[in-house]
Amino acid sequence: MVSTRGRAIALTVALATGSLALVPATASSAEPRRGAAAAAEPGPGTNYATDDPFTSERTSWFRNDRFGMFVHFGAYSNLEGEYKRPDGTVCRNAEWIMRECKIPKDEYEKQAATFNPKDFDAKALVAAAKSAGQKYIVITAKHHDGYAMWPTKQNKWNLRDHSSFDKNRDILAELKKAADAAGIKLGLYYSIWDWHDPDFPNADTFPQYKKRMHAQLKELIDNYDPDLLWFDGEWDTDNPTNRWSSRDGEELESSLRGLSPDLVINNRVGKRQVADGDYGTPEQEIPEAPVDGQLWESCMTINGSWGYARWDDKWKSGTELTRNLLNTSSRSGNYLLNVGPDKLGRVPAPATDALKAMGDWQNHAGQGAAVSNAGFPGVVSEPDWGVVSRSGNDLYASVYQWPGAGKPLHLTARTPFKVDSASVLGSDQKVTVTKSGDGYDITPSGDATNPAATVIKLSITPASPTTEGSGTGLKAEIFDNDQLSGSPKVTRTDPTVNYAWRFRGSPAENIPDDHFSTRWTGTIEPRYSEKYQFTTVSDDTARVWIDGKLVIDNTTPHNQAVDKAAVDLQAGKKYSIKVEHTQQTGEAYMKLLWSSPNTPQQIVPKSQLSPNKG
Ligand code: FHN
Repeated sequence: MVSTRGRAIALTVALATGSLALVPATASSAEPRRGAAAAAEPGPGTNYATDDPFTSERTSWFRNDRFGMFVHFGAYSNLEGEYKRPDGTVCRNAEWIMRECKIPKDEYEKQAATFNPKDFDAKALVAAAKSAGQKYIVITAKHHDGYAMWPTKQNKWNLRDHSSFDKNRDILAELKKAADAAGIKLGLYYSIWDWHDPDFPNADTFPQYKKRMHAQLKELIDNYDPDLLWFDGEWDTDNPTNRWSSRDGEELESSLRGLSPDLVINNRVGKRQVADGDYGTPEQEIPEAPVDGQLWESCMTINGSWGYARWDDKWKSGTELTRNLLNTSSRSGNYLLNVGPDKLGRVPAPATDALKAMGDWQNHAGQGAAVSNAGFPGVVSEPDWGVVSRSGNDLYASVYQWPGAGKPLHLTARTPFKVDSASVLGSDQKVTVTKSGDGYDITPSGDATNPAATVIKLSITPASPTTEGSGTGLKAEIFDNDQLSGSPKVTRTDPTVNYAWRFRGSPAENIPDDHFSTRWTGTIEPRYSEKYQFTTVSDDTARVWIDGKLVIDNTTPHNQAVDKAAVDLQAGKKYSIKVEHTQQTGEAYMKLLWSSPNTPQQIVPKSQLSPNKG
């Protein structure tokens, strides 16, 4: 979209696991990790879309684990949610207490100097996560108050240099060791917004803040080798002013991927747009369905606060939390459930009790199969009596409202499939399945097995896919103008349409990073005979024709936008496809995804695309 061109950023392209990522020149001296290596200067010709987050090996653990533990722990925890003002009144808040209770900076620093989480027990925290079935942990390395929970070299405002804590301890190192030993992935939360750093609010000095931020993130990667970075505080604020921009996000994400190409990064690294990072981050809410164009992870508190608050006793029940987990996995989302350790580093008992209840439910009779390695069922609509998740050819119907004796549970089929068997996990009661109207009636003969959710496992035979195509991609004609006019400057075969050119990239080195356009043509071959949803993520414009029919037509120049269209397709048939994208100035994106009842959302794969000849 139209934007002023910022200063050129000296970046170094790092070739990592066969894909390109970008790192700032300063990082070229960085020891790139895990397969990265320095390469040429980026710019025109760079595609930041390193892979398809829906299918890549890099994100497979995230997509299959489904359930993580969020940990909000910082200098704010030392106040345990209460601040007594000089006039004797008490102000209550959790991790925002410094700002919301208007604690003077020197006073906040003074209380932080007494912070001594001597009872922080990484093994116990990991054990609590494992007891819940949580397979990754994301802990706040630095929240908005700027206080670093590791011995950063960038300032003295951290747990090592500004606390009463044992100076030989490093809680992130302890957590990394315990997580590794338990096979749990480690994520680190990092707030861009910084209330403490004097260079943050000032336009003239913000670059210095950014430099320290990049340096801190390199410390975190070098010291703790996280699997995931969870950014926050990217939104616009005026107190202090947050100058974080999309271009800053592009620079940071590129830098991080150059340092550690396997990292999973959330969308708050940029400006929380659909193609920023690897996944979206709905908060305290669960989307009603899979999110078009992006993976997603819903983060929630286990009571009412992120940070510890001694007065907050709004603990959610095991049933509510288990149903939240099932709702997320049935819509191919992740659930990041938070705990807030107290000032000594201890996780409150009501939290560990609720986590254990969730783990017990999953461990009982294999009910956890409805969560781990499970996702959107596709072949059935979400019922009103519970949710359904799918793993391979098994459907897990998690029933919240158990039917009266002899009454059926109806499932609406979105595409034909056969039910081969049905059983209640944890019960030997008979389950009758009969075809009925637009789907099946499932009639259990006994009672629910537990108050949270009783799981009926249905083994099905879905429509079999045609053999995988042998496609090579689509013919791409690339123009050095934003009108698709004249002769194409570049003609080639693109394996997929999965492009994030952002501000600095473009389709080819001899194509400028603004005012360009591309037309892709060829054929597309579905593997199932069913309704396909085509989804585009584009900036500035996008048009898609299938079988000669214009199905997506968004020609109003726009920032990152999602458009979609439903098309009935026959397996094995090759349909003509044409995709057009134009870019004026600013950021540029063009991604083409599809999904169907039997096809989880993904970038349309090369195998099913064949280029136009000539
Ligand atoms: O302001 C933060 C808040 O303190 C907390 O960290 C949540 C968790 O995702 N994120 C921000 C609010 O959106």
